[in-house]
Amino acid sequence: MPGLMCSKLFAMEATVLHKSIKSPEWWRTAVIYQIYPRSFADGNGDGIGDLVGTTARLESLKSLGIDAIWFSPFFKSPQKDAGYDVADYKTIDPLFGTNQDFDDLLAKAKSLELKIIVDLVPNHSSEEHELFKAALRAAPGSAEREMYVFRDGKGDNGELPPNNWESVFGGNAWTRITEPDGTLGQWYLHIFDSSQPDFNWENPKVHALFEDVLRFWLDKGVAGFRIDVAHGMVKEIGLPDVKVPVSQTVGKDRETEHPFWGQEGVHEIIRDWRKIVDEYDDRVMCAEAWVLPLSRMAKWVRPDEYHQTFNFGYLETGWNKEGLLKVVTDSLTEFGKVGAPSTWVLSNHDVIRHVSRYGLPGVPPQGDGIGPNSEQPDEAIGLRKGRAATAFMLGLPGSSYIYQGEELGLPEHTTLDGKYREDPTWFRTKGQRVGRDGCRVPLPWEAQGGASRGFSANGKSWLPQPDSYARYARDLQEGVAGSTLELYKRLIKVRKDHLLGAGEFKFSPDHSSDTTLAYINNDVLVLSNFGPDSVNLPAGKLLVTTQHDLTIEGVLENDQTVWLQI
Ligand code: TEU
Ligand code: CA
Repeated sequence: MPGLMCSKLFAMEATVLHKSIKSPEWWRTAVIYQIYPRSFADGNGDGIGDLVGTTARLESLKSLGIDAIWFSPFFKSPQKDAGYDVADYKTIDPLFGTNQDFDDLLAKAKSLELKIIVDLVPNHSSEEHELFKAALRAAPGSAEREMYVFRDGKGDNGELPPNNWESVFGGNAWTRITEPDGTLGQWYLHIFDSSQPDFNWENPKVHALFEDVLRFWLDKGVAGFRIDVAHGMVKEIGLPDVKVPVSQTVGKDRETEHPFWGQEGVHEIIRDWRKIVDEYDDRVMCAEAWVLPLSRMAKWVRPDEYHQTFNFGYLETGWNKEGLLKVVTDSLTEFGKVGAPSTWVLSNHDVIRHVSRYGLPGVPPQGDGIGPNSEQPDEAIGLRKGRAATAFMLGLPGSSYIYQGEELGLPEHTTLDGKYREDPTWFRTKGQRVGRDGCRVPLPWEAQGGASRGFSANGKSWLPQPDSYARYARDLQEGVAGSTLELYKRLIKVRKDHLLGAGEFKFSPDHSSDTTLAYINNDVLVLSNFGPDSVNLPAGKLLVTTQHDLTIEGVLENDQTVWLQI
């Protein structure tokens, strides 16, 4: 992994990195499950997951032991970026159901004591948002245009984009419009797809728009928000050219300012939102802020800002002893300084599923994906390391995020035919980067459940499942000792029983070696073996092991993790 070259110098110490918390707020310790609505469960047989289908499957999440569910966007949208292009922030897209379906889902979730977090997308809207359509109809310089970022082009006739910014999905970040009178006119900014125009956060009306949206969902009773592109929104005044291409800016170590990531003004917005959220009881906001290093990311979770931020540094570390030692130490230290819990995450809808990442010698850049022509992951090795990595993660203090399907050990779909792809990255790079569809394939619920294995009653599925998903179907794992599903249930239960989310945490040099890493959280010793050989186990009562046969026989095999009560 890049960035870890000097990590050998990182010595392990038995200092307490996290003190135990007596009565933690729920979000400090929560296990939060991400639902990608279009791929979770289809209730009406059109091959796209929806709210009715999801509601019918909620018990399955209760039995997993999670505390809360974060839903990727299900708002009205032309679905050019799978719902991250919102046309109406207060209405459920008919594809997923109705606002009544959401209320029903929320009510059932409440009865099961599951909290619901929704996804807020404030950096941009869809091109089909009424405000953007009004901006296109209005004149340059009008109040309508001021809601977005319109500029005249450069060149003699405005034929060149206003600056050199590139879209995260590839190509130019500016698109030229045809004015209402039919002439070529101004350009609008879109850090993502051209169907996702960026809002103008210099405009107080944009602030008012989102404050209203926050209250709308808070009043409904959601537990909070995951905030999309939480390092975006505000742009440097004057929109200066970038010196570094965007491909080198997402999630990279950047102490320096960048004209469209991590501007100071972002923090003012967050503080305003925090005040609103604090008017309600125990609600929470989690930032999707791809900023590093962790000391910089911690700015997003200062006491009057977000409650949590996704720990992408952790996600990108991989199954790597030195790297995990360093990133866990840094995370607990840096988030601890601002009084925030660390989060832990290994997979989501934007990255290659972690079991598949671990089956490859090197990981493609975030967002590139794996296609039929790429080097293919080793499924068995990846799953083995993936389970061990999850067991390492779920013992850590703080809050953990789980992405739907990882509890089944689902691999990435790495041979998906281009004709099925929907990620704008695929289109904008003309297939050079296959994109993120491979981690978004509908879940297999029942091995004998037809062509989409129980995802949809009639076998339909917006993306086809790979054949291998038959082996991972949930019903084949339910109640089966040693299955990945039962492993996740056990980890989450023991984590709760031993209060690990709020526990006193330290690494344990005494139980670690050149090839193993051990930590102690409350009365639980977690030991992971990264080396090629089995190692002897220390004394202690077996609580969980990732070894399939569930026996330990005094040794821990390679690429396995064990939890012992000491
Ligand atoms: O992602 C924002 C983002 O910057 C990265 O996740 C990444 O650069 C992107 O996935 C491209 O590879 C969020 C959402 O999680 C993602 O699904 C959306 O496409 C994006 O915002 C735009 O709303
Ligand atoms: Ca459906």
